Amino acid sequence: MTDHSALLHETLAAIAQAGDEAALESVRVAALGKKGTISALLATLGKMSPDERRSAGAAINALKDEVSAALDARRVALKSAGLQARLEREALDVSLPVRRAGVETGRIHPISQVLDEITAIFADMGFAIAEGPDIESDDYNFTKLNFPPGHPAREMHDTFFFAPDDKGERKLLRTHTSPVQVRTMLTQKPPIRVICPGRTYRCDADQTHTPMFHQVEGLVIDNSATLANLKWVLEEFCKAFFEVPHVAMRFRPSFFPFTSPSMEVDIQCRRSGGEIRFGEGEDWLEILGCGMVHANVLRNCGLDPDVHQGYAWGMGIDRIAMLKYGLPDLRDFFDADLRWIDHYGFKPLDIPSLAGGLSGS
Ligand code: 2NL
Repeated sequence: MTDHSALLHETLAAIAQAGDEAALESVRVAALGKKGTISALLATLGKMSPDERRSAGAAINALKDEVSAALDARRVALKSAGLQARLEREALDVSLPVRRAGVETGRIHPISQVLDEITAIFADMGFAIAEGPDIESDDYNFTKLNFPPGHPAREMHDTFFFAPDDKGERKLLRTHTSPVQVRTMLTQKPPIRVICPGRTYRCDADQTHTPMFHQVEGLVIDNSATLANLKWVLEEFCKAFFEVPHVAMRFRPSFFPFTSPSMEVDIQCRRSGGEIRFGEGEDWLEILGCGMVHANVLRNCGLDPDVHQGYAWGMGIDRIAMLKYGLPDLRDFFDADLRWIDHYGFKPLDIPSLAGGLSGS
């Protein structure tokens, strides 16, 4: 019996120590296999007297049952530990971003960047952003803006017209963003302070013109709005946009149907060796047109010119984007070439702000 209990303890210890199913199988074979320790004990029964065999047989079978039960229990434990280990090994954390590189490889188009910069500057000065449709009526694009009938800008040559609809109305692709200011005056009460960024269209394509281009116009309607205020707003804008502490500006008399008086504005720059620098030098670069809103425009938009006054300006975005960021050819803007956008584009998370730096560090 002592032999049996030593064998039992030894076998149970081996079972407990088996680290995996293969090791456990070796323990089983060593105990219960054909040449196993317990099988050897069973083989001794044949040589015993019937009495001996009865008591020894019961003891050996009890031993065998206990070892079998321990083997089964250990097998179950090892199986579930194996499964647990595999689950841990093959676990996939679906909460992690799968393609972290995506946001880093995408690029913001220079025009979007410049629009965001301009928006940040004027928002800081208290301007609201107004937007409107690209497809406009002749009335909002021309008539309300004091374009006389037969004005050259109305002609097929400049404007993309749609075929007349059932009512004979001929829609068009807006040639400037001014119809957005018209809509603003028609729906909002002064004081009004808005900028209107967006796409504009003219039937023109050469080295310096694309049929679709971008503009930002601004409008202030306020009884205290004067040319002096307009000048200050534009100077502050230019300093912030070109990121220079001083900039000289030149206001030249000009003509637009929708403003009176009207001016074109140049900013000081230096051109040398194919490069351009702002805020220094003796050269001038025309960047925008502006003026006091024409009395006819106020009247056409439901405002009494004897009560209300205001100023407005408009500038092209594409060219100043080229100048600020040294982009060599306007037509590259719209070629959708990934190599170009990789080189000239902006990082999506470097959002322009006056506090954080307009065009990144
Ligand atoms: C230019 C000149 C300008 C405006 C746009 C405007 C709009 C309304 C009333 C009066 Cl609703 N004016 N816009 C005024 C002056 C100039 O644009 O050279 N743009 C590229």
